[in-house]
Amino acid sequence: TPRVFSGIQPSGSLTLGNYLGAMTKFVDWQNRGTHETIFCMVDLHAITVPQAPDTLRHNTRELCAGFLASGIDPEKSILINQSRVPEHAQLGWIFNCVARMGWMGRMTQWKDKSGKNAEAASLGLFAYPALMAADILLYKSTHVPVGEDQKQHIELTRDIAAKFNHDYDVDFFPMTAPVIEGAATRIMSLKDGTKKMSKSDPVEASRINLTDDADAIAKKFKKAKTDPDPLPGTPEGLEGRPDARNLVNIYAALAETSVADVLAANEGKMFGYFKQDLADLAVSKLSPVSTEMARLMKDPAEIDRVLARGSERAREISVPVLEQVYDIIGMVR
Ligand code: AQP
Repeated sequence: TPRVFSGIQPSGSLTLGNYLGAMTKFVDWQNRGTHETIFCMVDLHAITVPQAPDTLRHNTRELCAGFLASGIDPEKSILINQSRVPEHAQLGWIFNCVARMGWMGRMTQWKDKSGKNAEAASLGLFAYPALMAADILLYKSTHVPVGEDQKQHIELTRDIAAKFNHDYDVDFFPMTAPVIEGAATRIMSLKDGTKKMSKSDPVEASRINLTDDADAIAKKFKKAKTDPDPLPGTPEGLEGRPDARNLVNIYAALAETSVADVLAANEGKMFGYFKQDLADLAVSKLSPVSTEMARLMKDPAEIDRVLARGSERAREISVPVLEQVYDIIGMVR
C-alpha cells in the first residue's frame, strides 16, 4: 500500500497554522482511504532546542489529544511518538552519513533557527532534516502533506533517497512528493504578516492556539495587525498587504472556500468588522476541537495506550525496512 507520513513537533501548543496547514490535511488523507496514513509526534525533533522534560511530556500528550480531537482515528491511521519507534533514530544515523554538510547548511530553517550564533546551536538542529528524511523513508512514504515551510526539507529527503539508492546501487527508497495545497499553506503571525505563525514565537499574541478559549481568540484577532484600507474586491488588491492577506487567507481556510470568494462577499468592508466575523468563524470551528482536547487530557493513561498501540503497528513496518537497510549497507546481522 502507498503510504502518507507526516509529523508535528511537541514543541509548544498547536497553533492555527499547524491546524490549517497540517492537521486538517492529515484528516483528509486519512478519510480519503487511498493510502495508509502514519502521523507522528516528533519528540526527537523537539529536543533540537531546549525543552523542559515535564513540559515536553505534557506537550506530547496534548498534541496526541489534538490529533484525536481533529479527527485522526487511531484505528484508521497509525499514530505514534517518534522516540517510541527506535528505528527512526537508527535510520537517522545512517542518513547522517548519506547527507552532506553542504546540503544541510543550505536549509533555510537551519539558518533561521540557528540565527547569528550557529556555533552555539545543537548538532541535532543541524542534522534535523536527515532525521526527518528517516521519519518519512522508514515507511517508504510517497506523499508528505506539509506547510510551505517544510518544502525544502522534503526536497532534501529526495536527495538523500537518491544518493542512498545510487551509492548502494539499489532501487530501495521512493522519491517522496511534498503535498502543499489549499489557502492555508503558510499562515502568518498576527503581529507580522511577513513572519510565519509559530508555536515557539515568544509573542503570545502572534498566534492562535488550539487551547485558547473564545475570549482569547476574539482578543487576538481584534489586536491583529492590519492596514487602514478596507477589503479589496479581488486577490490582486491584497498585493503588498501581507497582514491583510493573512487574515483573508485564514478566513478562507476556516470557511473552506477560496480567497476570491471571501473578497467578493466582503468587498469594501473595514477590517475592524471583518476581524469580528473572523473571530466568530474561528471560535465556531475551533471550539469543538479544543473542548474535545480538554476532555481527552483528563485521561492521559488512555492517550499513552493509543501511542503504545501505534508504535507496535509502526514497528511491524519499520523493523523489516531497517533490517533491509542494514543488509544493503553491509552490517553483519
Ligand atoms: N504557520 C504555518 N502555516 C502553515 N503550516 C504550518 N506548519 C507550521 N507552521 C505553519 C506546518 O505544521 C506542521 C508541523 O510543523 P512542526 O511542528 O514540525 O514545526 P514547524 O514547521 O517549525 O512549526 P512551528 O509551529 O513553527 O514550530 P516551532 O515553533 O517549534 O518551530 C508542518 O507540516 C508545518 O509545515
